[in-house]
Amino acid sequence: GEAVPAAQKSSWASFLKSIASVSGDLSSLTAPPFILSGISLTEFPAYWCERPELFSDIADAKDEESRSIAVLKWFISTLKSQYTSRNEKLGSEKKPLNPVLGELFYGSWPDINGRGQTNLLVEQVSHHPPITAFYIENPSKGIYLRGHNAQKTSFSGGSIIVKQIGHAVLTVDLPGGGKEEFLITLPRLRIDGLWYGSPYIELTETSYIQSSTGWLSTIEYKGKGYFSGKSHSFKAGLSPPGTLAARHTFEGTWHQTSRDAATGALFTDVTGPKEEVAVRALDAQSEWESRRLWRGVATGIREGDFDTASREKSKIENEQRQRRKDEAAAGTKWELKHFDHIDSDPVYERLGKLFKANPPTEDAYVYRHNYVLEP
Ligand code: 0T9
Repeated sequence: GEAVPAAQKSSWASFLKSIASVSGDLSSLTAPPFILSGISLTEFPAYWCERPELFSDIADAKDEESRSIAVLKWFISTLKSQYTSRNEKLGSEKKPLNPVLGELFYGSWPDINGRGQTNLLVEQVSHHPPITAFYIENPSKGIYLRGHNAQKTSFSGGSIIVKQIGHAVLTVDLPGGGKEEFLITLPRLRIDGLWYGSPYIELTETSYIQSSTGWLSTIEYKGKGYFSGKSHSFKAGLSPPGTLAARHTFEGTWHQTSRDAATGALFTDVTGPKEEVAVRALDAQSEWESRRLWRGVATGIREGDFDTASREKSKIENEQRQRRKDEAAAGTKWELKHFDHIDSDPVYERLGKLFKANPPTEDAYVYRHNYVLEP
């Protein structure tokens, strides 16, 4: 393929072969340098909030129906960041850095125009398989998002098929007291364009947003050659409690615009700028914070100095191996810093029942509220 540098063609070919044979977890496969990103997966939860005003708008909705519409609008508007931003920034989808156990990422989006400050906290809660837990809050608006994600990968028809494991729960404090909860399931994805060395993501199948009020969004994803023939297409139906008949239908492309199918009114528009998360200066960060931890590797990748990148990466990995050995020898185990693991999430079970979520139960990571998120 054209995107593969001549000197890396054979290593790309053998990487593709190893992808085809190793199923489950691709994170530890060694890939050729041109496809490495220098960005750790612990940074990815920031994609949930790169349009902070859509997150805070959820608090201003007047009733259950409009709250579910606001949540759907925010959710659809996160997809461009989540699934196409590496293509925009780096030229194609790239292999993220595989976070170490205990890796942290903190950030925030400032309070502008009364939208309130939004804070982000991420912890890598498992290394093998990789599992990332996150907590995002806009306390002045009473909006909180928690979740975790992992992936199961397989190879089919020349593409990588990624099943996302995990879910998110959005909690909204209501003006009159009480709260409303939303269970958000994660879409499946397919990574195409591998053969040419220019991978990109297409979303497939269906994901759901189930409100505790009963309102349900069912979001179907299609690529080129389906509904509209356009890549990154979706169609979302929002149905009231007790029925699957949609009261509203929205359709369009999740990386551009979408409309209300009945009225033609604009629904989402992500063609304008987004706001990247603000993080503290590297020197003010702890050794466990992602950008500080991977600084040497990221610089090596960015500057094309892959010897330095791989030397720095080995340093981190050896240090981790030693830590695990020491723990085994001492009979201790790594303690998570910000989250408690629970085997079954009561919110997932309760809300998942309403739309027959599969699986019927999932584990979760509960934030300990033990960090003072700063501006
Ligand atoms: C949660 C997101 C997730 C993480 C990434 C599959 C993937 C790791 C998981 C699902 C975020 O909310 C959204 C976006 C992109 C997903 C990544 C894309 C990707 O390629 C990687 C996998 C593990 C690879 O690195 C495969 C090899 C690579 C050479 C293909 C580009």
